[in-house]
Amino acid sequence: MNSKQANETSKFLSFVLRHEPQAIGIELDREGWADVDALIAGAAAQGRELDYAAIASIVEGNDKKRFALSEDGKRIRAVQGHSTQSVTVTHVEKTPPEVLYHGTATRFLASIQQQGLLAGARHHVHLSQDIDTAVSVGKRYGQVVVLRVEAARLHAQGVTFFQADNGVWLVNHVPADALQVL
Ligand code: HQG
Repeated sequence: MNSKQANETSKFLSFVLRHEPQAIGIELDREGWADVDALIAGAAAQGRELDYAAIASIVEGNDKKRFALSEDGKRIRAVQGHSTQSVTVTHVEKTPPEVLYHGTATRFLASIQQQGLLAGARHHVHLSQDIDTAVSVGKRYGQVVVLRVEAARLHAQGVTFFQADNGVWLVNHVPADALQVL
């Protein structure tokens, strides 16, 4: 599988494992796990050739470690980023560093400064530990702006932070007064 095919297959896996498992007739359990055989069969029914080797290489080689296989290799899940309501992944609660970052587009800024950061269609607001990641996340939506989040202060005030298996920080909401534009 070349890198273009891997990228395209990774997008397909994100779509069915985070958002629309029903699109290929598979089910996810509460923790987001899907049966690998069912995934392969569901993909095949739509003319998409997928096998264990391809799945394993995407799980292993994915730039953001978006997916995980169970120890026995029979199940696969997305480690974060879900929108489907049938899944509630148990994330590890963790004390955040002093500051975290969120990259977004300038056109969202006025609304964010009023409402704070909202999870939108996903289950959480996504934050990163470094500015570079925030820049690449934000520029997906247009002219990028990076916000600095006073994570340690919010945590001290009782806000719960989680960290997904791939290092992404997750929180339910960031109030506007804990944000500064960089
Ligand atoms: C914005 C990708 C208006 C928010 C990335 C963002 C990330 C508001 C957009 C992961 C708002 C939601 C998540 C408010 C937040 N008013 N806009 N009050 N509050 N927003 O895609 O963080 O490749 O759901 O700033 O790399 O951009 O899929 O979240 O621009 O890690 O693995 O609403 O998705 O990872 O967009 O991206 P998203 P995100 P993957």
